[in-house]
Amino acid sequence: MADAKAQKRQKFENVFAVLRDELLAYLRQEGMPQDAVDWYRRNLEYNVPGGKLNRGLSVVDSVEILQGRALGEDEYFKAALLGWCIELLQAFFLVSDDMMDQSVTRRGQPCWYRVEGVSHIAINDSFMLEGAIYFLLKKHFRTEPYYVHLLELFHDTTFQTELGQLIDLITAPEDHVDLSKFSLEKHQKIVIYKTAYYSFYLPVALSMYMTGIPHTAQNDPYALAQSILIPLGEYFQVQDDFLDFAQPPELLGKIGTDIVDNKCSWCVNTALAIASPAQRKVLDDNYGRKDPAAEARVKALYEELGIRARFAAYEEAAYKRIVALIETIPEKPQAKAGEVVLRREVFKVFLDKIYKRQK
Ligand code: DMA
Ligand code: MG
Ligand code: MG
Ligand code: MG
Repeated sequence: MADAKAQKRQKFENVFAVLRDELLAYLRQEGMPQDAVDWYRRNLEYNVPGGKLNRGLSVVDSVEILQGRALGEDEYFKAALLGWCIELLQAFFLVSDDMMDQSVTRRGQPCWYRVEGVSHIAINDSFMLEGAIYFLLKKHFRTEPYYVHLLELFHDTTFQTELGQLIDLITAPEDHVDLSKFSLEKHQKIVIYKTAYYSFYLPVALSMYMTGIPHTAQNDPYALAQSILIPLGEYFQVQDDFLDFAQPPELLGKIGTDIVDNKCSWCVNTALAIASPAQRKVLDDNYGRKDPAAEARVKALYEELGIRARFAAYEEAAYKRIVALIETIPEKPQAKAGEVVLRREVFKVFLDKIYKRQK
């Protein structure tokens, strides 16, 4: 079982090496100096392949489920390529997110902008991770009838994520803390935009386009998929917020910055909803301060308020709610010969990947 999982990952990772080499060949073909080629290679290798790969692997898994069979060689390569395009998009967001959040580590190593000699070049490096997506899509999908759908999907999702990052950042000003600006409604808006679209809707929608599922005027399958995947993504980002506080960095692979950064996190919103006036004062005085002692006071208050138990209850309720949404899809959908239709399993497999995750 664990072995099959490792093999799957290895096969997917092998495609990355091919795509990286195609990108580097392009730089050489353009006559870029060797140090530029080496720099781009290091950027790609440092920032793209080292994560959990949930998003990328989900494209491959979903295409397999929708087709209802193992994929041919070319089909697998294309699905994996789309998966790697999401991982490139994610790398683009993370390199810039870590600069904006002033984070220290990511995936168990220093954030890219903190690597010796990189610094603000990381801004351009993040753009070059994004640029790789469109280079690869053009090279491999230009003649497909769904090419323009892929382009629109990547562009729309990128813009949605940037909107999410904007509201995340301006709700957390560095210079003045005003917890009365936070609310769970605001939090929901932030997480849907900054995380749910690109992490959950994007991989499934890509697999739907690739397998030829058409849009329909009524009961559009893409809208149905979105109605399940957005709540799933919301649940995922609540986990991210909780783990930022609760999980030791050695296990999480990154050092949490939400309290110090004054973020409108699920934890602080939950705390605000149940705090007594005295506890509220502790939050007002210590949240969003660049001071480890203040951060420790907020963490102690979270423990006192039972945020861990609240999260466990949230997680159970979210799981049940999402399972119920998945069950709105017929168990045995009617499909004509050769027609591909949406299946419960696409969503179930994705949910099971993140349920009770520890990192
Ligand atoms: C995640 O926000 C969203 C994007 C688009 C990277 P975050 O800052 O909570 O992420 P992390 O906890 O991984 O820094
Ligand atoms: Mg961050
Ligand atoms: Mg952030
Ligand atoms: Mg986070």
